[in-house]
Amino acid sequence: MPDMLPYRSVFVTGAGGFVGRYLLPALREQLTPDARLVAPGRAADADMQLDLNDAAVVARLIDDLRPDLIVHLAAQSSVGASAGGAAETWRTNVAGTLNLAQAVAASVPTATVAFASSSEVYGAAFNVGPAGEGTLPLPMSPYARTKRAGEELLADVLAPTNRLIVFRPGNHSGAGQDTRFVLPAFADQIAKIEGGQLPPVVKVGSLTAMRDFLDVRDVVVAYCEVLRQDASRLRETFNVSSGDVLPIGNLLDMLLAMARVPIRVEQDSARLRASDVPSARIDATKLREWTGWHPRYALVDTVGAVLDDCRRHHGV
Ligand code: A2R
Repeated sequence: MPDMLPYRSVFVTGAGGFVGRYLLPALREQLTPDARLVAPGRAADADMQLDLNDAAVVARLIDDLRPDLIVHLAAQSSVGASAGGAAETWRTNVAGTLNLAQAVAASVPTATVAFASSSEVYGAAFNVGPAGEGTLPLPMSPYARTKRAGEELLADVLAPTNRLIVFRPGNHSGAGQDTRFVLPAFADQIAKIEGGQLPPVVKVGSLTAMRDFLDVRDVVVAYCEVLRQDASRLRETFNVSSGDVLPIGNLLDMLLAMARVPIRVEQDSARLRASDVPSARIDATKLREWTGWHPRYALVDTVGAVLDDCRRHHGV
């Protein structure tokens, strides 16, 4: 049983998204029973709705709730979507984050802000070796540039007394992730093939790119472990990664080994990204040393969870 998290009022943005679905139960479990957790979504069916681009609403909500922890997950989170939708990505990830930063600085200047950034910020810096938190980011996509801008604007706009924790996770996946991301993109096709909804050919982009993959359940544990740490350090950045890379093709091999029917693989040029770096090695020594965290899920478990979820979704 971990120690309780030392916050009385917690506000989570983007709670209706993929990571929120795992983070919220973890927070509920680790906050004291009298702590308040408010987690608006953006979808119309959310219990409470929030659009970060509505500055007045954001300001009023933060002023009413007076959270001592804000976990900022809301984003346009897809690198691929950011290429064709740069303006929307900047509006959400930067203008929305600015609204939040201003509201927090004005109403709760000693609160902790945890920002879900991304190891995508390192971009071309991966080409010279593993990226640690001190590596100068060289982002290569609109998504990565907006995440970097978000980090910088939070550092500038929050009050000097606000604590800012920036998380830079590598690829993380699990049940419930959408098909804009590589593992569900493969798994969804395989589930459809198994259900006879697609011919037995899975279309793929680059299989040789080397990436660091984590289970979202391990990422959420890492976030909570950091949030439990000594609050006297006002500005900290943490990579969140396994420290190992493997070719994306290995994920596909695991899925094909789990598939119930024979499947061929075909390269699809539309799925290749101009900005792909050959290997993205992320050094998470700091996270391990500060918290003792290490990933618990084997990748094959994550892959199995994603495939089962896709099968359920397609009634296979
Ligand atoms: O687009 P929607 O309706 O699914 O809502 C998304 C929400 N969101 C917003 N919320 C409030 N105001 C906005 N203007 C706004 N735009 C988007 O953020 C969605 O519910 C959530 C993001 O969830 P996912 O796309 O599933 O991202 P995931 O994997 O949960 O990543 C969490 C964070 C993101 O900031 C990543 O860039 C980062 O972790 O690595």
